[in-house]
Amino acid sequence: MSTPNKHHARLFQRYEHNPILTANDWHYPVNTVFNPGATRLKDGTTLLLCRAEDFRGHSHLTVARSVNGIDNWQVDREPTLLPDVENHPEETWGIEDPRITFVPELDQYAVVFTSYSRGGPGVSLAMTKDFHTFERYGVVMSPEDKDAAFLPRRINGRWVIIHRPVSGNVANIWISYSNDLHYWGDHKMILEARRGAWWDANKIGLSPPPIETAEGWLFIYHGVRQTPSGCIYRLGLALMDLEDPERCIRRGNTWIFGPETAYEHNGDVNNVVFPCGFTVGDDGDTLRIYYGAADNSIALATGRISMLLDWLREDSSNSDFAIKSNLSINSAPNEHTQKSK
Ligand code: BMA
Repeated sequence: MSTPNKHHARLFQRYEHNPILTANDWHYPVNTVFNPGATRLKDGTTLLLCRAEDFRGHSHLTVARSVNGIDNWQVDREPTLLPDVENHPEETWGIEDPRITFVPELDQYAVVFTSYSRGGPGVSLAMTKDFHTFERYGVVMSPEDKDAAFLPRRINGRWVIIHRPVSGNVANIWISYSNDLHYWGDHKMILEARRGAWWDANKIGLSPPPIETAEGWLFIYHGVRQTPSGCIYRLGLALMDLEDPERCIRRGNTWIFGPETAYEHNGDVNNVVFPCGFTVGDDGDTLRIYYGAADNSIALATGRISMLLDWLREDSSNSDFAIKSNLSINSAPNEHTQKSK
């Protein structure tokens, strides 16, 4: 395990008994479990919708529940949501990386996941009240697209999905709108990958669903650093306007969480931390992220929303040298990411 740099922000504490779930906790054979969506049910129970990969390499989703959100996980004895290839051919090669959003207006949970079709990974939507039966809406963003999440309320009368289409070697975060959950449009890029040596160069994507705070939508997003020995997945922060999530209020310069422990460094895919879910405690501030570690297990880290917002205020403004070097390499990212209205 590497020693964390004492000068670097430490905003999340890993749970000391990580990982919290592995393939050995499953009641049937799976290769790995990782990248869970998360929510707190009305009775306070934490529910994880875990990605489980079978020995063909295809994924499905299985629920695990815990009263305290930390231990004593009860894993469903059977898969909760399996690919339905007959009715949804876009799920031919599996369903992956669910993000859960409770939508008060509909009194339902929106589950947005990657459906792996023969044409590549796309974004699918399903609604559920109970995580037993799901109403599938099919593909809402065609391939290649993933890392998508639903906002819990309409913005100016329309439903919103944040997602991450890929174009060549570049992947940025986009927003799309719908009146009826079926037809999506008005697509716009809202956060652009940086370039050059940056930790979040070329490829970024939303990690858990946006977190609604008094200051704005807090995005925890991942950056994929490509190196000669493989990719490194790390997390950073951005804050988007509450009533206009197309507008970036501030964006951090440095990553806040990255692979440090053996279970994050070594797995089926080394050097990956990949949260698809978060929960907020009863105090409205304690933030838990549930993340896939090295595509191999599920881990938990805890932080505070207030500290993330404070850090973001500082980190987005005090790294003059960092901002200037970004501009001198390529000014385009800032034109889009710091868009003001
Ligand atoms: C991303 C996603 C994640 C995965 C990560 C690392 O593109 O597909 O599901 O955890 O790669 O392999």
